[in-house]
Amino acid sequence: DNQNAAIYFVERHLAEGRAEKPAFREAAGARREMNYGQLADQSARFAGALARAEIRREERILLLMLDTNDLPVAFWGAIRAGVVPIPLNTLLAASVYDEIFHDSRASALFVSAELYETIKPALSRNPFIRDVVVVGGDAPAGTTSFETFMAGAEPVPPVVASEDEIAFWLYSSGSTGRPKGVKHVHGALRATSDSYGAQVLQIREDDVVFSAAKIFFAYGLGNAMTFPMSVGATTILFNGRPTPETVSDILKNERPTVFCGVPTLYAALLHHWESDGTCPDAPLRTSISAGEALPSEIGRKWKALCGTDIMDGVGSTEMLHIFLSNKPGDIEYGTSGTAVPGYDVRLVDETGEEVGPGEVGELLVRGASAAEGYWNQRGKSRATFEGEWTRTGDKYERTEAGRFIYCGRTDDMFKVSGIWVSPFEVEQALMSHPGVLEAAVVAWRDEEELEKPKAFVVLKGGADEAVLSDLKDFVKERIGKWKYPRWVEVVDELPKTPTGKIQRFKLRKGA
Ligand code: 3SK
Repeated sequence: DNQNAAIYFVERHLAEGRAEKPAFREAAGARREMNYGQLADQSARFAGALARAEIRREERILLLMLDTNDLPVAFWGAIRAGVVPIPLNTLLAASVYDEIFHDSRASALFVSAELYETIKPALSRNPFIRDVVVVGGDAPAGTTSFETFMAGAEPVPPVVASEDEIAFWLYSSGSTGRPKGVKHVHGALRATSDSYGAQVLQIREDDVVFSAAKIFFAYGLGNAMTFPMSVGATTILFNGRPTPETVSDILKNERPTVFCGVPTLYAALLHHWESDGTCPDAPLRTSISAGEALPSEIGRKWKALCGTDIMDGVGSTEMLHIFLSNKPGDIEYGTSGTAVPGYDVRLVDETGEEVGPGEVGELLVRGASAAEGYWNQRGKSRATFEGEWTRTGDKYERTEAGRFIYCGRTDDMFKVSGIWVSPFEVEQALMSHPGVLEAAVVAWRDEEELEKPKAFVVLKGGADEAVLSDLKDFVKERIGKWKYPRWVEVVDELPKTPTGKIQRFKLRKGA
């Protein structure tokens, strides 16, 4: 039978009586609402418009689009047609777009009007993109508006696809290196919603979801599209930057029941709300975090202020969503929890031998949502996808009780006096100090060329001598003498990826 993912996530809702149920609601801009019936109709017409533009099955289209209702229309319309959509990070540098446009050899680009000027130079250098469709604004010369692209297009039925066929790609930039096109199959979407969506998030039809993480990010794609769409729930879409102010307004006005954030945003929200001691009045039943490990202080403070836990988990673009997580009623802050149902995980040393409780090893994961590989990067595919197992590049420790504790990226760990130091553990200790908003720790060579921890901190009240002089002893007392940062530098902000991960490599000496 036909395993085209658009049938399960879009069309099924018509047969199940949800045509009138709101699927997406915009929290800004035109503030449009789109129900499941309209999504089914528009995505079927989008598929027809692709055929009319002679964009064929298995060709790629780039979706450089802000989170508005047009993004699900284009994403599901392409999947319906067997055309491969590639949602792109909207915050990249022009040179990276140039690289991705070439690497993907996509035949069309759908770009939000706000982003057009950034990518214009890359277009003149690209021999593959035949059509440029501008979404949400006027179409400059040589481009077509989204309305014109869609006008008069006939709806077409979903192409017959197996669950193993490539459905979409996402680009993973990692912390360094050339962007990699991660190829995902139709079956992977269902695999993540049946596992994490149904069994950890426990998504329900009456949920209203707001994900501050955007749809171009694998985490946001699950949170804001496939999980709510697996049960006919409603998603709030926001096309702007998630700041404490904008997110507070959305929580207050749109009243989500599920909030999905990243640790940096949770820290900024708590800091913003600390002065009046309350959080906006929203009927939140759960909050989740991923992107990087959640410092335990943030989880505890959130629970105290907002009344719900934050379920912290770990995922990857390669595995499409979260595979290791805390669970409802089973939350221990400072740990990433245990394997999500449907996934197996193991920790191995440099020789591939499994390590025991209390030892640090690289995390490997196995599950049905694993990507098919990277596009045209065979060496990297072979190094990451080892048969059924996917290497994550993250170092973890498993406790006697079977929970996983994040230690850092494989490249970020270092040894002091022969003992592994996890930058993350030192950062957590620093952030539990009341004067510290954010911290990043890297290995730094002393005058004897030996590595020791150095901390870069953002302080809540700006540079404050009293806080600074307290920090080294504070860390020593909490996590052990050899782990304390020998140097502490105050910075205004930490370098981060557009999705909120700290780029420690940028802080290392000579970077
Ligand atoms: O970084 C993560 O934890 C993550 C979670 C879900 C999906 C994708 C990613 C990268």
